[in-house]
Amino acid sequence: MPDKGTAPSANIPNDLAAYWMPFTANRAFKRAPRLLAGAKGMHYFTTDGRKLIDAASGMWCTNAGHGRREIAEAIARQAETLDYAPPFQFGIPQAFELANRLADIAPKGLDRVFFCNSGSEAADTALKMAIAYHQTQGQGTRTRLIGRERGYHGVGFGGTAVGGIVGNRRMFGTLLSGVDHLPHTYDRDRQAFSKGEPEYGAHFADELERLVNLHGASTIAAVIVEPMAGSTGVLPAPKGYLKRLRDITERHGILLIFDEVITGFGRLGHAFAAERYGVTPDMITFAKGVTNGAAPMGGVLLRSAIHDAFMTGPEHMVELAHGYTYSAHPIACAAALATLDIYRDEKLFERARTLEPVFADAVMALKGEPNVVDIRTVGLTAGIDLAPRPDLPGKRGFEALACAFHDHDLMLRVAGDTLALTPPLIVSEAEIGEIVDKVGRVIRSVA
Ligand code: PXG
Repeated sequence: MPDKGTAPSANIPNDLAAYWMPFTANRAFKRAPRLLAGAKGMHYFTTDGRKLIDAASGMWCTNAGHGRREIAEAIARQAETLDYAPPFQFGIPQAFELANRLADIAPKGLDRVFFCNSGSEAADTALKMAIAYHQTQGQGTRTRLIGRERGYHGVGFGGTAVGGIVGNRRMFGTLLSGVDHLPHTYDRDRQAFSKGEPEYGAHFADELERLVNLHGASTIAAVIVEPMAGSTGVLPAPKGYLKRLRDITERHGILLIFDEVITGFGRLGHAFAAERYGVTPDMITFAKGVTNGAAPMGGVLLRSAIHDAFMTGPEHMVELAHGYTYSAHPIACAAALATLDIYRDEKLFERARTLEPVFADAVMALKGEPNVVDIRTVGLTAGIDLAPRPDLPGKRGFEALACAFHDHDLMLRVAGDTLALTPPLIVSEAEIGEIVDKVGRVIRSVA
């Protein structure tokens, strides 16, 4: 592993104007860029040769740590052997193998897989499937989609519409019609400084009954929620909440979709969070950790009964008019297969489970640092809420991100004024200590 001073070299651009960066404060970035040149294990290397500890798994992606040789070799081999194959009307063995491998680790009953390239595409795919499924059942009136306040399901029109982060919605017009939202599950007064699932809040699921009464069950196709809301700043599901959602959806013939783009692949100590909660949804969306971030891939796991409902009509006909040029891309399949081998061989999901209490205790020790108004932990993830600067929401969080990078050799994620810690599952106890120590210094720096 390269150390300080021996980091990979990179050509540093002298003009940053052309690239419009996604979900980035472009002007602030271009005044003080945060440029990355390499990564290995728990670390990133900057273009100026510094070594950063990664407390964010990149962006919730690299659960097995960076620069995994097995994945890189699988990608290289695949690119040389079969660079691209059309996924419509043709197939590659790796796609079938990967679908089987994913079905094997998914909750029992979710044994069909549809591939796409991102979490956003996975959300839109699942929502379209839900509406189409009801149509196959002669229930074409079931078109309404229910999301949740503070939810994030990517940036497609469907995902944006069911999403509940106001800043992501307000510039994009009316989005989809026929969408409604459950309330979010956070109540600081009753939940502050909870480790794991808060005791309070299962009843927030009952709001679904209210929406059913308001709209009529026969108009509702699906409910989509993240088992732990990540992007909004780490909100673990209250105890019993997901079970209640399952009961209500089942009772009313509504499909339940878990968006596991973040919670899949070990983040909460299991292959999927559904397993942690003993609740089996009708569909699970996944992305990110499926390839350890090394190639773009997303997908939907679903019950065979939903899949089978489409397998009617003349056999020469396409059953579902949906898919992407890069669905089950050979390089992504190769990366995913190598990634699943690592997760299995290194028992990384179990490792996350074992480390969870150590991580929770370490992060909770930040209670009492300046402006810390709540800390939430679940699996190998934590959210730390900082009080906003007066009249400048998000400013303290942004300063923390920049100061962590420039002054403390630390990469973290922020959502508004919430710091999110979500390290690779290979993190050691000593590295957890190092991360928490650095986060403490960052918090004091932005006090
Ligand atoms: N669903 C969930 C639950 C996600 O977290 C997406 C869908 C969209 O995935 P794609 O691959 O289309 O980006 C996500 C993405 C953050 C952060 O800082 C989180 C995400 C993306 C960017 C930043 O928390 N999650």
